[in-house]
Amino acid sequence: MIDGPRHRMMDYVREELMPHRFCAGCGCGTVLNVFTNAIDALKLDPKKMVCVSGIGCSSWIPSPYFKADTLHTTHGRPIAFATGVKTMRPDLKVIVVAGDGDVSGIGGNHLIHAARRNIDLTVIMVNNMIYGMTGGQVAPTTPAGLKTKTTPYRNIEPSFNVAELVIAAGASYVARWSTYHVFKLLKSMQDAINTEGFSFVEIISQCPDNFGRPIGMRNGTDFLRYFKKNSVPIGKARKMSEEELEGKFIIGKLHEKTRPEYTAELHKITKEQVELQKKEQIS
Ligand SMILES: Cc1ncc(C[n+]2csc(CCOP(=O)(O)OP(=O)(O)O)c2C)c(N)n1
Ligand SMILES: [Mg+2]
Repeated sequence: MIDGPRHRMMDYVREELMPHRFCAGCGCGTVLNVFTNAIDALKLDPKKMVCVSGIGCSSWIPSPYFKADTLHTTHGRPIAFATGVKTMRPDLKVIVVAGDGDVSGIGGNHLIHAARRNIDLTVIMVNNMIYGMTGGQVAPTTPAGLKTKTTPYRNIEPSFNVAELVIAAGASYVARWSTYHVFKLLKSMQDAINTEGFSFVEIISQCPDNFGRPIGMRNGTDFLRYFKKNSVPIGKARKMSEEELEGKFIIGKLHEKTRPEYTAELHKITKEQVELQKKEQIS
């Protein structure tokens, strides 16, 4: 519990757990702040939401910190659990907040199929480009050439463009921002939550301890400067060559498309079948 004036966002967090346990300079605190502001701006009742997370530092953003019904699931499985919740309770807003390892590594297949089905979930992927919680192992999102705990000489794998993958799979809304772009991110989170279909927001974030140590960048502010300098808005990026975009983060609303939503289609079939059976019983 914190003494002193009460912050208005305290209504949305488990106050008894504040101050949070994120490392100094970690981006997770920023994401929690923007997320609570998005829920507040949308005037969403947390009682009508279910937040789902996996295992990792970023999974602590909704659970235990955000004050709503939360499912803190197993590593890689938050989208699978969220799919179950949304299928049975389409009236609830179901939001996944989890890490890049969770969402695009071990849980990559759940991500692809949730996007393909266009199920009305919002997935907020905190991309710190590393397995943060477990000490800094290489992730599918780690840029090639960088040193990590498990690639002490350098990472030889190309990194995954998760947002592009989700677009190709069929999502309705896809955006990418960083922890530097808080106001744009705030608006984007609201748009994603308002989307009727699968929405995905990637947030490039910093892990000064476990990502930063092997590459010699230990200060959260240095990461923010780096994100600012190396981010290219999507409109500008479209006019740039692949070489010019090497090492850059393309930010902005990357994709928006209206498609039939999975649970609506599913419940339409159920209703049709119930009507049909009723008619058959009468005749
Ligand atoms: C099935 C399974 N495999 C591996 C782990 C170990 N594990 C826990 S968190 C984690 C990585 C978390 O990385 P990420 O999802 O990117 O979250 P971050 O901590 O970086 O926010 C791993 C490998 C686990 N808990 N369960
Ligand atoms: Mg991570």
